[in-house]
Amino acid sequence: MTMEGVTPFPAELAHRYRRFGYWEDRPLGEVFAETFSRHRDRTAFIADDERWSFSELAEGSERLARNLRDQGLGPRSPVVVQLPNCAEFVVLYFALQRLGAIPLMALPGHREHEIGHYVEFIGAEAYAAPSRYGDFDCLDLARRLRQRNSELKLVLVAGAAPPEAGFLSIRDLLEREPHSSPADLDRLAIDPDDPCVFQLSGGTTGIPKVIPRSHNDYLYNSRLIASVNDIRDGDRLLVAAPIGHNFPLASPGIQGFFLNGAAAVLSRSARAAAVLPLIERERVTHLEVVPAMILAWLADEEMGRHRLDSVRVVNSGGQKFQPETKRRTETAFPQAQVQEVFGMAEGLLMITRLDDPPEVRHETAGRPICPEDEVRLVGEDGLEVADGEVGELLCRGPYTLRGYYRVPEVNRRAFTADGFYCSGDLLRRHPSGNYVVEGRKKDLVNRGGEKISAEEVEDMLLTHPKVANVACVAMPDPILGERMCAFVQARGLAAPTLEELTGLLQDRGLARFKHPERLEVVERLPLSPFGKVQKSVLARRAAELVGTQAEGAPR
Ligand code: AMP
Ligand code: DBH
Repeated sequence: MTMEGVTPFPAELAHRYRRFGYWEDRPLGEVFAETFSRHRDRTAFIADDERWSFSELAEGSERLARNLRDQGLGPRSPVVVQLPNCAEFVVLYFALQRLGAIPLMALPGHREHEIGHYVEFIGAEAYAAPSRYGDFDCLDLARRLRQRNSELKLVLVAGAAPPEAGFLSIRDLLEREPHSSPADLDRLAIDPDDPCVFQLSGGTTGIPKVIPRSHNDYLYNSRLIASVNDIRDGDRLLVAAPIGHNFPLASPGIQGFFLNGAAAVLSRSARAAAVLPLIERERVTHLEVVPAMILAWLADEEMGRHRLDSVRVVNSGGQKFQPETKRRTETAFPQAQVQEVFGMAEGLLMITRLDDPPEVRHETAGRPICPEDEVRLVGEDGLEVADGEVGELLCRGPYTLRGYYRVPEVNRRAFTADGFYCSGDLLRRHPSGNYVVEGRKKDLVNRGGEKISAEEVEDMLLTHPKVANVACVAMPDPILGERMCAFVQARGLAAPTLEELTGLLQDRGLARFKHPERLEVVERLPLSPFGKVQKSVLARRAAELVGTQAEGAPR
């Protein structure tokens, strides 16, 4: 039975994907348990100077799963996971897979506004977090969430847990002798068409959207992209972006590397001073980066101080990566090729191929990984544009979602009648057959690969007593690609300051990366004849404003 709130694939397409062997009809946890035992003695991952072999990962995740079974988790149990790049993330993720539980991949930067919403929206039974992120106390938040949400029984802590009912340390659970047996786990009925994970969409609406990815589609996603990523025995992937995100988790990410018996090297920080020594020490072969990360490294004096010739592949995704920067990256990593990934938590993956001619590899965002990925570029009229023209990317295929979780009214707009996902991205087909990203239709600010829904921030700012109206738009930034600028029409005479506005966002518990970084107070916002705020006018004005400043990141 399809889970409530999940849009199933239509029977004839599901049949097709099975017939082609794309869908294996096995739960992810079972496939990985088998994979781990096949590669027993190899290193699975390195985190905070700890080394875990595949057999340690197999035993740890199995024992953790049995202990979590004792605590009442099982198939379809929703769990909000907000862990940093640490060993607990990896072992917990595979333990939850063994149980058929469904982790929702929250980011370390999320705060009460986001976490509170996710816990309530999916009816989370557990929340996994470290005790704190900087000055943000996750355990305090967990206490408040437990008062508001009766389903939230468990708080799984990376680090020491407070001696309170319901709070458990993940490390303690790795040591504890469980009551549930391995056979109890084997008996769990896990439907491979169920979601194995809830990913998050960058989203364009105020509500952060939840993406159900099934065992069948998510395993295929990782296997297939790994097959074009040149993963060899002994290879090592550096994970410096937030590990729960679709890119480092599954595209190919740790899933794709583990499936090939290759290892991951986790870094809690993405800064050059942390990452470059790690690449050198662990002889990392693959990187997965957003352009902002590489740009910061290239500008860092650490860059010249390390041997980086172990790196063969630099996967860049999340945001457009300029050809010139790709060339600079290939100079800085003398043995590496930049391989761009155009990906989305919703599914579809495009990637340049390592044997594409260099100019194609540098100038395009690649092409889909599966022959059954159906891609259409359409104009405003919904009809396909002529070859070579720019159109909105619509897509459908064996690992692309058919609907966001529990939002039927959003789904009616985000999907066509025949089930294509309307991405809002504007692409053009390159003569090589690859695609070039030309822009986007959706109202998002892409801050170094982190997507910010303008509407979510505007809705909050509108509650400020000094704000009559507000429009948030992207302003270009040399490092992050974009930052957010808020254009505000003041209510009354006293205009708000940027600090007052970000103070409100902080109080409302909005993640800090979503705070606008520049404020422009205007007499009135430009309106279209229809009365809609003309964001394109504001975006041009924001670009002019930063253009008149000295080069460098505005702050
Ligand atoms: P999300 O829905 O949050 O997973 O974000 C996916 C979006 O990120 C895509 O729809 C694109 O807008 C953007 N994106 C991802 N990779 C690239 C890339 N290589 N170049 C340009 N934009 C990208
Ligand atoms: O931006 C993304 O969401 C993204 C980028 C590259 C992604 O989900 C992916 C690769 O898998």
